[in-house]
Amino acid sequence: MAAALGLPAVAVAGAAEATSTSPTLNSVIPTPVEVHPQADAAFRLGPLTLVRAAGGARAVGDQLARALRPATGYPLPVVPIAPHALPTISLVLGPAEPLLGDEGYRLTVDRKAVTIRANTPAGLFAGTQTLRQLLPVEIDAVTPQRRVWTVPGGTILDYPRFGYRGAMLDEARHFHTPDEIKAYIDEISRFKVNYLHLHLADDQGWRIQIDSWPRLTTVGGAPGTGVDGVGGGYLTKSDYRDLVRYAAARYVTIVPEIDMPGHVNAAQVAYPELTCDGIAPPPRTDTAVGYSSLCISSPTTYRFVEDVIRELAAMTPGPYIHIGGDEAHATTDADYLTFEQRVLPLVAKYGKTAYGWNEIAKAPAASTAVAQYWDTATTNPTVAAAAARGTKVVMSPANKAYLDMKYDANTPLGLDWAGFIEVRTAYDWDPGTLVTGVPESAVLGVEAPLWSETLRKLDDIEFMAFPRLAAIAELGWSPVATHDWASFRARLGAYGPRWTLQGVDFYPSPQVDWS
Ligand code: NGO
Repeated sequence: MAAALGLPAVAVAGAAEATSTSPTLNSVIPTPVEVHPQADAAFRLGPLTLVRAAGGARAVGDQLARALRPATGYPLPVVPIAPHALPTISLVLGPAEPLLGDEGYRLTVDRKAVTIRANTPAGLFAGTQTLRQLLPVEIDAVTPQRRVWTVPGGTILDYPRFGYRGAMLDEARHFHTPDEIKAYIDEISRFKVNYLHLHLADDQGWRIQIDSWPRLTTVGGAPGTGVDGVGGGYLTKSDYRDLVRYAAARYVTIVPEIDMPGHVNAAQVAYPELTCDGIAPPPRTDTAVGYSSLCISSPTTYRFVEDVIRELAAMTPGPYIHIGGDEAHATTDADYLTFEQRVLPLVAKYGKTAYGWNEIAKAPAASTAVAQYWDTATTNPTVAAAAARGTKVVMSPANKAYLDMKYDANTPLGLDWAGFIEVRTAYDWDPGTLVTGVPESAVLGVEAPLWSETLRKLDDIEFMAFPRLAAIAELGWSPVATHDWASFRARLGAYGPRWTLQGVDFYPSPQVDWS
């Protein structure tokens, strides 16, 4: 082809040494809505390939080129207009197509071009994540690789089943640095996960700067505030804003959580006036839960809560503020209701939608909130009744979606209170039918929480998250009709070398045949 166009031949020296097979159009995780392979239509990426991206598509084009340059060694210039004769990857916004919504895309691959069309930059970004998976696994290497870079021919139509596809990272039990959070954002966005929920305060530590209550971080984020007295640390407002921007560039929205009225021991150590008796409790670095409570009858409590919500809302462009609400065992039922009836509306006062663990469903004010279902039961009348009144639900059943559960009895990290979760257990359920009385129309999406009682470093996070996060991402994105363990298992096995090349420390589950 290149010769016919009078162009220099593509450098393929050493290509025969490449060992992996090229992916097929059907190898993508999460699996797309429609895939139509076309024989003899493969696109070959070469030294003359251009990335065409103009206007609102430019930033996604730049990111794609940056992702493909290291392994290919090709320059891949990003240009607004490309001559027809040159091989081109085109990122095109519009014409508007309602079917694609805010995150969908169409991908067309033929011999001359790869074209991704979408209504929004987020849709283009999703399409480029698909394209990266259609290139040989060596594309994820950080140094130049000698091989032929082909993309299989055909078309893909794709858009998400649910608008909310989340991951959660617990910053409180062990603090994870901004760089570690950024690495996690990179890794989850490969699977079209679009929300990262940060659990920023718990009994052990407080991890986000709040100007009006400075001791929260100087005391609550001090060295030794992690589980077992390890670590400490917190995000400054500038760290947080930088993370929000970094995530947004990958079409990931940050959801901040401050847990209340329970899980507040660290705040009470810093500010004893947040207890009913005014006496500071001892700092806690164990993993017990359910023993602390804000003082429900005290005006100071609501001044504190409002200050925190106001400051969080001011630095959070995303729509949600998560106010916890789980395991308030040291709060009476009546006090819990009093508290939630007052605090859920405070989130709306600052222009955000309230989000909480499913216990908030007890409060009538939760009808305009989002409840995160972490129960292990498939019936929960309180949540079903709330869903009937309008509460939206994010599905995070602890026995399927909790990434901190051990894979099996031999897993060195993690907990097991909700059972072992092997890859198939994480994959084989349906968020749209899991809970009686919570129909798909009430389900906003899915989220995979990763609690960090036992996790200290990025390798620990990666080992627990991958491959299960990919399973939860597929449940959130792919149509239910495509759900198929045999297919997922095969695609996952083929994905393994990508994690290896990226240095992601994934768990090589024996349920999967890894390439
Ligand atoms: C529970 C608990 C957390 C623990 C986690 C460990 C919820 C919502 N509250 O989940 O405090 O860290 O289990 O798996």
